[in-house]
Amino acid sequence: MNGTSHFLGPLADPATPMPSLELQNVPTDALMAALNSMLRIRLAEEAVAGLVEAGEAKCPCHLGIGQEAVAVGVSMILKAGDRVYGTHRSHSHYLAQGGSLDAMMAEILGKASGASRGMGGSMHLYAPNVGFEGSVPIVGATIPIAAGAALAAKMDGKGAMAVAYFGDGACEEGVFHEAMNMAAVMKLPLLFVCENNLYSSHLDIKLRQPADSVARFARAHAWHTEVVDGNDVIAVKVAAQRLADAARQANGPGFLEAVTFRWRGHVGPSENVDVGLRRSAEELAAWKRRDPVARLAAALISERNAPVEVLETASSAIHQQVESAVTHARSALYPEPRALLDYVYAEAVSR
Ligand SMILES: Cc1ncc(C[n+]2csc(CCOP(=O)(O)OP(=O)(O)O)c2C)c(N)n1
Repeated sequence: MNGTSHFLGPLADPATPMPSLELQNVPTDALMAALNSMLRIRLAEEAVAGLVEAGEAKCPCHLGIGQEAVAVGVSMILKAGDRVYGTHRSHSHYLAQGGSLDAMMAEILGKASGASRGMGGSMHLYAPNVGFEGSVPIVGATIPIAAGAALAAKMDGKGAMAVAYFGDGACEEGVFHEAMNMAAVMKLPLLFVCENNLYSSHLDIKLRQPADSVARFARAHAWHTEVVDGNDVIAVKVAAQRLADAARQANGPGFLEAVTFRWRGHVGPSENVDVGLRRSAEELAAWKRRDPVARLAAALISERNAPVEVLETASSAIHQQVESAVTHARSALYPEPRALLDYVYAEAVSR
């Protein structure tokens, strides 16, 4: 949908059934890779939930179970050299880019082999080798950094672009609007991906904003916008591709609003149906019927003759990878206390 409305309508109403996925001309192996990537994220986050419940993970862990299609759909269209920036809820962004499971689990358990050497935890993932340039706890903080990376990409002239993920809560930060203005004026190769899960912490967007669609701010800044079902990995991919093509050709930055819902609470493993002013067990159950993983598996079975047990087969292989990452992380060493200040300042880079 090339949205012009201020309101999300059926996209935000889980009682409205969504159509089956249109697989378009995406090759079956790419669809299977997308299914595996979404499952890898889901099973990894379920394992993280278990680590928090068991008291093994001490850092705050924000889980995005239910939102996997957004990061996977976007990563499907990115290229080597693109730079991706995350949020406080970035396991999916990091893993979809190909970030290491071992390094993620080690980071969450505070081990020296972690993505940030065990000094950051779940909200400080980093894998520049696969284009994931970092996640941070401060809402909106990576938005201007991504705009800077897009400016650098434009100056380098090699066709790369930058991507910033954020939630609907980030539109309430001034820097979001400042970066959008600058990027539009400079026609930066920049893609903003707003995972609109309809909540900021425990507060429903309807109680925070006069309208529930965030893309309206981007249209006001003369950006190209697309508003999609964020639980449809193909819809996300196709819209992201259109926006990225325009942005890379200096036709202006792109704003993708992917409407989705997190199955767990704001932070930690609980479903949080007992907090907030609207989130209810019925609403959560309705959103689970829009499960992005099950929907892709169903489309693969009906449209591409995948075996009916496609999900179970893929899950058991990935489950082993996740278990192995947790086992490695448990037995890894903690950082030395004397290393605490080692990585606070970057080394000067000589050109
Ligand atoms: C600048 C700033 N203000 C407040 C917070 C506290 N905080 C952490 S996450 C969050 C909610 C963010 O909601 P949203 O951007 O919609 O992302 P979601 O959690 O839904 O993925 C808030 C208010 C923060 N980390 N940084």
